[in-house]
Amino acid sequence: MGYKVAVVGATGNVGREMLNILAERQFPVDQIVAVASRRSLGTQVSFGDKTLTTKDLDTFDFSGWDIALFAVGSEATKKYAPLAARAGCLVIDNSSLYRYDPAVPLIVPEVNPEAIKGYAKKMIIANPNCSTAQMVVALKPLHDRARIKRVVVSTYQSVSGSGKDAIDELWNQTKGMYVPGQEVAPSVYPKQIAFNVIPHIDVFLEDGSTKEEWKMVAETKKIVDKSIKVTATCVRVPVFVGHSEAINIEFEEHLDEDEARDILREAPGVMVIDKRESGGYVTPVECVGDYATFISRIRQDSTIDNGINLWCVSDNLRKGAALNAVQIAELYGREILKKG
Ligand code: 2RA
Repeated sequence: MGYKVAVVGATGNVGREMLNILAERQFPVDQIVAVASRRSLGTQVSFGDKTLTTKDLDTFDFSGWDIALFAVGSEATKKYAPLAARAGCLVIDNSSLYRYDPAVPLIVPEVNPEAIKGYAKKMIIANPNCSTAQMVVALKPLHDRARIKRVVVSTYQSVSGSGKDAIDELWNQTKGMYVPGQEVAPSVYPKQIAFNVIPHIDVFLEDGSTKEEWKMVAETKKIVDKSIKVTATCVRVPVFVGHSEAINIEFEEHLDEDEARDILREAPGVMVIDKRESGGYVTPVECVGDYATFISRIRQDSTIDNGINLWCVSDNLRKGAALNAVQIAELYGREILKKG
């Protein structure tokens, strides 16, 4: 006995990864359907060794379907997620639309699985922003041991977070730097991304921060603990896949680096690779395709009483989006539907 699962936005980077991960993890499906916008109608996508032909979201009937993994923009989510929910199909939404709605659980299964209890309020569960998901997997076990007061995080976010056009722009701009006359002007980003970094992700807010930085603050508070102070600087870097983060953590109680490392080694979803030698740490190219949140460079911050610094890397299309959504579906199946 399995589930009837729809992947909505199946032709995008995240939608395709959702299908890959559902197959990799042998998620118990009785039936699976790839759904996409009319312009992608008929596109074929892979589900393990099977090929699915996308159906039209505009006419798709969610009645009788158990779970719909949504990987479309907020506009399409706003139009179609309520239809699915009203048809009794649980929506797990990767857009930011419902993340801050108090009636909608925002879940990272390694961190706040108990939040699944709130699913029935709207039959919608929100997936966090990619840069938040990997960070809270590391923060939660440390917070449980020594209570976090404040987090200062700088992110180094890959272009796949902006979608397929951004991946193409980085590739073509980089090639254009070597092939005379093939220069590629910035279009997805306001400035050149090849061999450059851009300290701006999403829109600017009144206080000078960006919405991406605001998301990390708001979502960490909702998922882990609203008392934690977070300040973030989110930067786009010329990397195709894999977000990296330099995280400084101040605790209420003392926590030494060895104990922090031992805690993280045992933490769900975390892989510690931390040797104080050349190459003894993880870089984004090494995380691609993996499920783990990798942690390196764990060390005391001696400038404050109870401080730890660490380096956090994860595949933003997986733990940052598709994997977390599938893990929420697994949690829903185990805890609520209890079949399969
Ligand atoms: C980004 N976190 O990296 C945002 C959305 N995926 O662009």
